[in-house]
Amino acid sequence: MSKRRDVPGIRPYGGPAGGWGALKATAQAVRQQMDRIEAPIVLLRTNQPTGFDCPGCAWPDKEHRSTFQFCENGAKAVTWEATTKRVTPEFFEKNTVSSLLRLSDFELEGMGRLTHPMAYDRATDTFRAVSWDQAFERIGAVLRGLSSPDQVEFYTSGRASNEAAYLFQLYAREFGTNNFPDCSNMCHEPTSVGLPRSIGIGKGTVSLADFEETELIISIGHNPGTNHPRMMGTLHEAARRKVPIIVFNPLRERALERFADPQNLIEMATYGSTPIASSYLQVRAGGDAAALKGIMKALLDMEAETGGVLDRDFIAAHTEGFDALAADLLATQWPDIEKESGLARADLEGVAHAYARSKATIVTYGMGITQHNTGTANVRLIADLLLMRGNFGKPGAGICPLRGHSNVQGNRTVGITEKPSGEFLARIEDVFGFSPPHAHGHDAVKAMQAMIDGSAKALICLGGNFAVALPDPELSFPAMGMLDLSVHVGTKLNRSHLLVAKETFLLPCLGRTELDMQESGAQSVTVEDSMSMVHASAGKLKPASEHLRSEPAIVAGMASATLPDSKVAWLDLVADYDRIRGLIERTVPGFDGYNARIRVPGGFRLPLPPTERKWETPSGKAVFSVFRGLRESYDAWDDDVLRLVTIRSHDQYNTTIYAMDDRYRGVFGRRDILFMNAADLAARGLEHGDLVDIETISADRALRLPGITVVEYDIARGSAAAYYPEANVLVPLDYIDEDSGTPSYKSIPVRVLRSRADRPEREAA
Ligand SMILES: Nc1nc2c(c(=O)[nH]1)N[C@H]1C(S)=C(S)[C@@H](COP(=O)(O)OP(=O)(O)OC[C@H]3O[C@@H](n4cnc5c(=O)[nH]c(N)nc54)[C@H](O)[C@@H]3O)O[C@H]1N2
Ligand SMILES: Nc1nc2c(c(=O)[nH]1)N[C@H]1C(S)=C(S)[C@@H](COP(=O)(O)OP(=O)(O)OC[C@H]3O[C@@H](n4cnc5c(=O)[nH]c(N)nc54)[C@H](O)[C@@H]3O)O[C@H]1N2
Ligand SMILES: [Mo]
Repeated sequence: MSKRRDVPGIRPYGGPAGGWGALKATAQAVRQQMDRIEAPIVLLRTNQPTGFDCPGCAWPDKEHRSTFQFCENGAKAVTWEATTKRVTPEFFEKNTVSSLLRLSDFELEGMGRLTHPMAYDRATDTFRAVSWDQAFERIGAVLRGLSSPDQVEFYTSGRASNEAAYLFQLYAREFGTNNFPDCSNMCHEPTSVGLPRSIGIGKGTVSLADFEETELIISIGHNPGTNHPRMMGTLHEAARRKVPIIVFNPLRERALERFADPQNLIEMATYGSTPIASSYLQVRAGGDAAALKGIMKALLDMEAETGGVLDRDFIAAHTEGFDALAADLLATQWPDIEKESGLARADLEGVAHAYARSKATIVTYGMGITQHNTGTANVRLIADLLLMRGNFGKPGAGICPLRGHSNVQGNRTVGITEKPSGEFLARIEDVFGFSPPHAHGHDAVKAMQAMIDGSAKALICLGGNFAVALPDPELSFPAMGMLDLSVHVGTKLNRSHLLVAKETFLLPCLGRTELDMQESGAQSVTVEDSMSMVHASAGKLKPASEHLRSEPAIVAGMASATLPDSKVAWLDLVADYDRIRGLIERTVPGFDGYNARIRVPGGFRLPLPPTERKWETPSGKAVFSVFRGLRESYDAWDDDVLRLVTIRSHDQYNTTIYAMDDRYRGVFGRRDILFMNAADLAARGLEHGDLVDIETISADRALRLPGITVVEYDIARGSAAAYYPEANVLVPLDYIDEDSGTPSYKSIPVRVLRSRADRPEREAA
């Protein structure tokens, strides 16, 4: 490392995560986006009982505590929304869509908040202001003119409130389709599909209180220092209580190594920090199935030698399928486990010993587990590991998927799903008096495939950046342009908005931070966090423009213009969101007393049967899985092939790029890089700082990302990492986990070649 050459923008970061750097970055975000006087007041209201839910992530709030609970990246999310910059009709008049498409995603969103409803005008290649009524009328007319409701895709990004999402699914179902692509299809769908098969519900089972009682935390494939920063407070507390924290991650992520809690005065005053991981196992990307099987195999060996390792009573009373799992583990060989996981047998046995000692274990996981073509199998292996020692339904134990968007879990709960249950549809029919469609609809990848083959004609997006978030822009960007209609409900301009269809509407909405006034007065919305807590969120800021409407109002406006004979009193519902919640209560289980219970600070928890050792599976038992083999479906891995993972930088929120730095990984002012292991560089005759082209190994088409600078990094051998969304050009659209349909964004087989552009420079040097 010491003799490596200087590369512009690459400077190893020596400090802990958090600390003064985080406070400085928070101040900077405020300075760049907001009026300084208002900022501290806004930030203080984030995740407070009377304030709004932080749009940053889905980690729960500490109920009833008055600690100042915003974090650096929460502050970026809030200030990004509360910016004073505006994208007005005058701006659109001066900038054609073709010229805007030449800007980067960072520049596009950086323009500020959308202020007026806009319609695309092909003659001038610009967006023109329209009235809300004109927009709704036209959208309704186009949809009514289609030959089948299934020609429309209704996309949801997980920031939408329960109220907006519920109205959205009602609109689409009364219109007649279950086409609900949503961001969850690219994210935690393996959790939604895998966990019901294992434990009867597709949600995490732990609460914050469990973290206070746990004896061991196993953290697999997530980067909380960046993506769930408020979780760092919880991990920091656990580490200081000497709870072992075992991390599985191919990259060394600073926050999982060392963290200084900005809320801890002594640590801040002394420039101290706390080690987080007690062991850091650099599993190969895609090697988690092998690692989990290794740990479980070691447990079986220990049980055979000494006994007392498995929770036999629990397994007998509460589960089925254990023998088949055990047989598969016995048949799995250590040399294969070591090769696929990239970890030594002794290390995995060490984890098994720590696990066998712990009376209460939590496993946390994120995209490093789900975004693989074994995603659903990976999730189920985690459940298996926990079931072996009865780590469900007791204090301090359980499974903890780190959800993505702040209300993605709530969206699912209130009906955003392409595979609705018969019971839910029956209740909709009962309460509203129309027959919703039963045939399953499209998920995100299928929706895009229908757009590509021309069978989908319209796309209505409740937030998000659909085309940029999905894989394979070479196929998906042109498909946006083939639609008859695209509609985007959003706060800020992004590329999906500009990939215009025959007709395109931009409908600007209020954000979480803003005051939502309707006929009956100021409204609250509700959201569900990663731990199934439902609570209210009320914005207080003056809206970015007087023309904005709330998401529920926009959905209701489209619905009443599309469905003239609707059975739903759309506008009446919007006058008072209690009425929407009343309907949710009548159609979705678990919401009894909804309106009363969200008025209690902290809200309420939805039922989680596994926490009472109740299993809503067909057999009434928790079910062990068998995942045959150890590796992902792409079978031509050889020494020359690297497994590319796509990751988020510290300065981004999904497709939203706040700034160009990734401080903890030592990257400043750029994103055009590939992290590689030193030995993998040497094996290819490459050096830190060389320019390369990345190529996906794909049967049908050449997928390439040229002109990328390689950075030597502490990453598992055979694995490489690049930033999302830029690296999406390398992900084939149909390279998915077959069980869940989730793209394998973290498992792309690639070759790395010296870039043509680099040769002259090197020859000259
Ligand atoms: N600030 C901020 N917060 C966010 C987001 C954001 O973009 N910015 N996004 C939100 C959303 S929608 C989501 S889904 C979450 C995402 O939160 P995370 O799940 O943390 O997402 P990623 O950045 O994709 O990275 C996952 C981690 O997995 C590791 N990893 C990659 N491949 C593997 C593997 O094969 N095995 C293992 N064990 N590890 C692997 C990577 O090194 C990285 O540390 O965060 C949410 N919160
Ligand atoms: N290669 C690769 N691709 C990935 C991933 C990966 O790890 N690697 N991760 C995947 C994951 S986990 C996810 S969740 C998806 C994310 O996919 P999306 O959810 O579609 O994308 P976002 O970038 O979160 O959406 C940003 C846009 O949302 C709009 N917006 C922001 N706030 C609001 C609001 O309050 N209301 C409304 N209506 N709109 C708002 C703004 O216009 C903004 O431009 O991407 C997926 N794509
Ligand atoms: Mo996500």
